[in-house]
Amino acid sequence: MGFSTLWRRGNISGLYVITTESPQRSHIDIAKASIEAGVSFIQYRDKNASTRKLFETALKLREITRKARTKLIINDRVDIALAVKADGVHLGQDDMPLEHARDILGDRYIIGISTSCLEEAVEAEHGGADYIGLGPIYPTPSKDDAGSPIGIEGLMAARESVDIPIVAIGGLTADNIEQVVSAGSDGIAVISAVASALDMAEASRRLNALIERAKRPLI
Ligand code: TZP
Ligand code: MG
Repeated sequence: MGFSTLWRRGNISGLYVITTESPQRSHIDIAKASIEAGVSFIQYRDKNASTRKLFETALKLREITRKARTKLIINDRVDIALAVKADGVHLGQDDMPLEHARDILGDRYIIGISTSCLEEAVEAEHGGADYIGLGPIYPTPSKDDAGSPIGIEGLMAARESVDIPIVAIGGLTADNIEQVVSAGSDGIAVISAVASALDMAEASRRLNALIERAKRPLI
């Protein structure tokens, strides 16, 4: 494993906010509020936009994340990640295979893989993923086809089996993230806990503080 791989992986932790558009809030609104609160990662995720719209929004997100030193990850689309010089891409089990994405993106881009069971987690690690998204941990209101929750037990089993960073996802809120961090998750990915909050910046700050608290060693 080269220096750049170790560097990328060593930095994958903390609050990871995934954007989603609603009539009230744009991807940019969500990103701005999260950045203001000091979030580590923003993932731009839009399953419906045209390629042009994806590109234009990703470019704006690149501008605002670069200024804030927040990492920008693009969901699904290797081409958009390259076009806007994002920090990385997040790929699901039906997206471009990891090996080919790595060929295209090289070593400087972060590649995260969605996984929902131990086999997928181990396969992603062997394939050279920089982190895995793992879940849903709990029932989620934000993804219809998310599958059955794997619970804290599923997370702990994955933690035992893979060394790369784990970003837990699915139904994570201020009420449960401390136990998720304690079970070995490096990152905490949320959609609704930020996007549906009355005050998104305040919600992000609170989640960030809870993650920090859960990470502190007990002495
Ligand atoms: N993948 C697994 S669960 C999920 C995704 C994209 C949705 C997470 O959303 P929420 O609102 O944080 O449960
Ligand atoms: Mg995908």
